[in-house]
Amino acid sequence: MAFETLIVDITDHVCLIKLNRPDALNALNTEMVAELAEALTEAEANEKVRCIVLTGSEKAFAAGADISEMAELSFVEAFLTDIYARDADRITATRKPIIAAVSGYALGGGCELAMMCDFIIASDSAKFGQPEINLGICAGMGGTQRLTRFVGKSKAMDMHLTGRFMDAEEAERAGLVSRVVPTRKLQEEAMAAAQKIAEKSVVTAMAVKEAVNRSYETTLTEGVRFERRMFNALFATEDQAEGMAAFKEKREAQFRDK
Ligand code: DAK
Repeated sequence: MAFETLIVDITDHVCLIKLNRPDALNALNTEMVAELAEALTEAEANEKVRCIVLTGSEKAFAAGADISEMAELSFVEAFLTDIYARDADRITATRKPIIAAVSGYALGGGCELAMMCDFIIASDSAKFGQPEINLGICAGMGGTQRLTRFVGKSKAMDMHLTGRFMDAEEAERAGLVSRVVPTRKLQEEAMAAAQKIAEKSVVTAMAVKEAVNRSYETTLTEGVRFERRMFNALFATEDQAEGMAAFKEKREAQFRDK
């Protein structure tokens, strides 16, 4: 499907999705959020795709939800349409791994979108923030919950209450991003990481994603139990047999997603 607000490209086994509303610093309007949910649904269904990279422009990953679209909303309209919510849920329902490659501004809904991915690789120019308080609103796409889990209560409160931005170095120190790379290397690094993931068994990668995400949703005891069952279950796959045989035979594993 062709998109108005995204550029989608599949190279080898990696689907690169680029947010593309440069005039509005990739502000997320309902069309873009819906298209993103659709693109991810397609990537999920496409057997060729084994990993997804979500990125923006050098200046902005996304500068937040589209303020001009939201400005005139009444409570009843926001409540009845549940603006962005269903498509945001479709984004987090994606089971294949998603890497966010963030350069420039990742603010408000943009920061929340990056946090909805599985991990974030940031360029040294990245700036993260939850400045919704400056608009008289709070975060609406999980920012109060996810940022707190990433960086702890104190820093999350600081970000949400002051609306200040966090640079890439602070974001890495705080655990929000997994690595920081020079801006010119961002796409290359993110694609290389995705390519590495794409070499694994997609069954195992999806199981790993589900198990790690479980740690956000449940108690430690239940999470560990879930992981154990997932571990047991993977012994029913041919890819487990192949992975271990390849190790013993000192060769590269040839996973077949079986
Ligand atoms: N919305 C719409 N347009 C935006 C925008 C945004 N968030 N951010 C930037 N733009 C537009 C600017 O209006 C400008 O357009 P023109 O005037 O040229 O037509 C163009 O992008 C370039 O921006 P600037 O001229 O401002 O560029 P600067 O380099 O001077 O400044 C900036 C860059 C990122 C610091 C600044 O643009 C800025 O502060 N932007 C707003 C950042 C912000 O407040 N973001 C949070 C938005 S609220 C929900 C889910 C999610 C949300 C809510 C509910 N539900 C599921 C219920 C999320 C809410 C938000 O994200």
